[in-house]
Amino acid sequence: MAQDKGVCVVGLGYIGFPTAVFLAAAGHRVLGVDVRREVVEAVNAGERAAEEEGFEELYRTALRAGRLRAGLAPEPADAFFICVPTPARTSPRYGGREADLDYVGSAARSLAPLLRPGNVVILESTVPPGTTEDFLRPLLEESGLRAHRDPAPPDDCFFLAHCPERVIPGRIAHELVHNDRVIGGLSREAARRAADLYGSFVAGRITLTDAATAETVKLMENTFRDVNVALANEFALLCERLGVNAWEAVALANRHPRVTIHRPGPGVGGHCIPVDPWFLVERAPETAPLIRQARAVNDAMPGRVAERVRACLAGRGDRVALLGLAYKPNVGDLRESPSLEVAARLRGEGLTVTVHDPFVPAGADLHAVAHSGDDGAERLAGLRAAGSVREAAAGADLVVVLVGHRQYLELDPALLVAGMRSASLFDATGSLDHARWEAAGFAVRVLGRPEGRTSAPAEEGGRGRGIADTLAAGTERGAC
Ligand code: SAJ
Repeated sequence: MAQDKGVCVVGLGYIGFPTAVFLAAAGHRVLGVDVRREVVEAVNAGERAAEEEGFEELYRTALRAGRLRAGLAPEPADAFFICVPTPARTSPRYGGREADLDYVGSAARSLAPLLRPGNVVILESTVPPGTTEDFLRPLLEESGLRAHRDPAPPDDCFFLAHCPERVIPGRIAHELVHNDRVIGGLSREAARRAADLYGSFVAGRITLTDAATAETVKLMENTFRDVNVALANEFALLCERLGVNAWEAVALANRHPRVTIHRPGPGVGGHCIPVDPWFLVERAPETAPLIRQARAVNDAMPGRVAERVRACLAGRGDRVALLGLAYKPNVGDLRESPSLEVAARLRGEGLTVTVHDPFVPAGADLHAVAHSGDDGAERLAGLRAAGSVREAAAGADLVVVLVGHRQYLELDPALLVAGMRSASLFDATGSLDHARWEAAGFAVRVLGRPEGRTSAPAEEGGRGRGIADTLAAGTERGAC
């Protein structure tokens, strides 16, 4: 396929915008569409934030070359990418959550009148298995055209495929190009045509399959991560009871060639990992007990952290400084962040809470930032972000690190001691240099590390001499 297609990308969020930029950089004429006027204006003015290295230059070059523009409504094109959010809402059918496909539905309804024979439509949004076929296809077929199916001749059809995004916030630009892609077509020809488009900017391997498999693959990936983190969190809580340092035990277990345990922490946040497992569960709740249990374990972690915080204070103080509000290190995204839940719980218990995050402006109102109407968010009312760690820690009885932002790992703890009522640290991330904090005079406690365990690392016993040479020699002689 020549790289000068007219492409329309619906949704200019954290996936749609970089996808539009890379398609334009590959030579296509791209219209990015978003219902938010301020987003459209920012993209056209060259003011859309593009923090990742090298990406900003691609964006500006595409704008200058006239290959990228943004608008409020889609226009006829050769190919359409749907990159809109698919949040989860409480399911009326069972006691869990399910996908809210409203945004996918409105995107499809806006595209149907524009479809022409030969058009390619690609859904990138994460969806429950079967959505491309059973939900998206009928909406697009209201155009009067049919989605191509094997073995029908391709004339007078449009081509529909699902290609789930897989990029990790913090490395989006790099991963958009270098990650492998799975493309599921409603027909093999649809998958092939979609692959042609991705081939113009993806360097990773592109594999073709059917739409339901591609939908399932994406959900398996995020569910794997959720279940693995839940296991790590359960190990952390178990280790606290067993008198074992979970961080040391996990690190040593991970030296096994077939073991990779994730990191314990204060919970699982963001708009993907806590949400996507439900898209599998909702299809067969009775067949997914492990996935549901993992969700419950991870959702319980902010409560566990709040319990440890109270134990650290032991009734001797009531002022707590929470460091880190984002859902994970080195990003400024607060969606479904466990930190907000920890803050809400501690305030609900009458503690005085201060908060800081390098990505949240001083004075920002946490209730407004949380964008949530649930009970927890109410308990954030009036809480404002401090302008510095020192300001947050001033007068506190305990500093609690909830996110391992780079700034906190590099922080000099000695600068905090004088201002605090009591030099005490609870590290819920296991990522700080505890010996350094202890040397600065802090009493240090860590999630997954029992009270009283010091930060002494496991001792290296050196390398064994092995018999590798002997074995290799034996293999060469065919002795195996
Ligand atoms: N977390 C832990 N321990 C870990 C890893 C993560 O507690 O060992 C927590 C994080 O702190 C965070 C949450 O899990 O609160 C999710 O963070 P993440 O870095 O695991 O994932 P996301 O949500 O930023 O991005 C994920 C990625 N999926 C996988 O790695 C399988 C990304 O590739 C997907 O594209 C993205 O979801 C998405 O959009 O679906």
